[in-house]
Amino acid sequence: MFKKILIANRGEIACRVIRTCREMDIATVAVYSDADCDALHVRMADEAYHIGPPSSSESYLRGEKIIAAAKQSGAEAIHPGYGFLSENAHFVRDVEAAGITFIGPPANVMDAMGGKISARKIAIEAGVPVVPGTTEPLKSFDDARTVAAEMGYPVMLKASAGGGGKGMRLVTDESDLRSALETAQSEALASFGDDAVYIEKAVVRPRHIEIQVFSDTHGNHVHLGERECSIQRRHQKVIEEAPSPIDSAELRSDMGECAVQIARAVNYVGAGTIEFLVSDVDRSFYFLEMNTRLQVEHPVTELVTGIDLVREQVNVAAGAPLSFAQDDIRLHGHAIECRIYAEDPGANFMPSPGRISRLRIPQGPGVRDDGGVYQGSEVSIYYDPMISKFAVHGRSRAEAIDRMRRALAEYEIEGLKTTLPFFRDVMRDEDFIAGRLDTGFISRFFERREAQASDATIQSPVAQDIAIIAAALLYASRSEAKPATSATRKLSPWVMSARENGS
Ligand code: MV4
Repeated sequence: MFKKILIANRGEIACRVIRTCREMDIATVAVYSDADCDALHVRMADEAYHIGPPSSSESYLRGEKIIAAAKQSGAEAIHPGYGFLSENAHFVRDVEAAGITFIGPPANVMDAMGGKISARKIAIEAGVPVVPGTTEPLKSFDDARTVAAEMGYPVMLKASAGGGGKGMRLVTDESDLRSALETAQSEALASFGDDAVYIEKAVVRPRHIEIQVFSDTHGNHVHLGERECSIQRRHQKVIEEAPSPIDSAELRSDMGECAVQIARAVNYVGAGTIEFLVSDVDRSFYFLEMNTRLQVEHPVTELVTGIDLVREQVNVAAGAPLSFAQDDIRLHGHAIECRIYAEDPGANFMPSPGRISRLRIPQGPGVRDDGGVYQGSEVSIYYDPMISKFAVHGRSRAEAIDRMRRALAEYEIEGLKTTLPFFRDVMRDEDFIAGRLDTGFISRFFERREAQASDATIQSPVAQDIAIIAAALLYASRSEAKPATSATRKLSPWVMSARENGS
């Protein structure tokens, strides 16, 4: 087993990996930019190496600096976390060439699954359903028009080199096809240096459900069930759960088998995720893409399987066989994760960087907080503004929702705007509670709330301001006014006495 591992990442995922290394008695090496001198991952690691200025392109994306730190520290392996260099096949080759183990799949597997057209071909060959469409780049507008006419609109144009929604265009009508194709191709060329674009039939209001797979170097391939990830905005997941509210053993085993077939077809190694679109109409599912890394939302799988995915990654990288077989995997209860971002949900989720002046993390039964910050630390403008991944576990989905509601009420973050109020509202939302989830959930959620607001007596933002001012004047005019909450909410004697003492 490795004695020392370098974590080529920052924030919560670096802290997450350090924790497992500590449990395995493996020493840890952090890397950090100028913006992260005081970051939590640097404080948690056994040693830390400075790798450059704040900008990612000059620090966390600089493979050669990270490899130099690994060599200097004597680390035998590098864990890439997610994002940054985690799916960069060049980096994997450089790491291996330096005699260091990359904790993840081999470079050729990354290459095979990195291109979406190539991944589609592999899935088809493995006998897995893919969304109807082409398996070659579109050669011309006429080519695109013929294929689109055959399968019918709406269609999706996608960049082969893209992923996570980048370089994607929905086309609902032939009259929009030419300009959509041109923009998709030039966007793909500008973003990825590759203008290959292909076409797929668009699945209407799909669910996004993914399967966690795990493989070792001995030819064992298993799946660990699914995660429901339909609640997204700007192609970023914000709430994930395991299992999916669909909770169908048949769908799980069908999708799981397909995912394992793909893993086997590419001789996969380590933790991977196979994404599917699922149609609620007939529960048909289609392979979308594969992510060749540990994902942000892996804790919900850990909570329902009891398996530490990072420990398993480290074991597999060290050459050990998987510590479990498919038949050993049992799913227990239900887990829900909310990604707490330093963003303003009232302003279209605009980033809200700043210092965390106060932090209270929920405790008690069934909660897990994977954070990367502490009270007094800074959320900078340079990186993803995620503060923490907050997850709960319950025996049933209903219990998990009750628990999440309770815990979110305990969560206090001051000094910047966060997505906490948004999650508190979602946990009381009728569609969420019913499990009616698809990729349009967030836009419908905000539409519903706007409709509710205009149903109420207060109609316009100006009227709202006037009402607030009027309420404040009335409150100030009452000499013995109590906080409004004491009249409307039942508070404990403990809270009441604190309120009366003026705290
Ligand atoms: C689709 C689709 C409908 N039909 N492909 C978005 C991210 C990328 N991974 C693929 N995406 C989609 N591909 C076909 N053929 C709808 C989406 C999609 C989506 C998927 C998952 C989660 C949120 C989404 C939001 C908009 C569109």
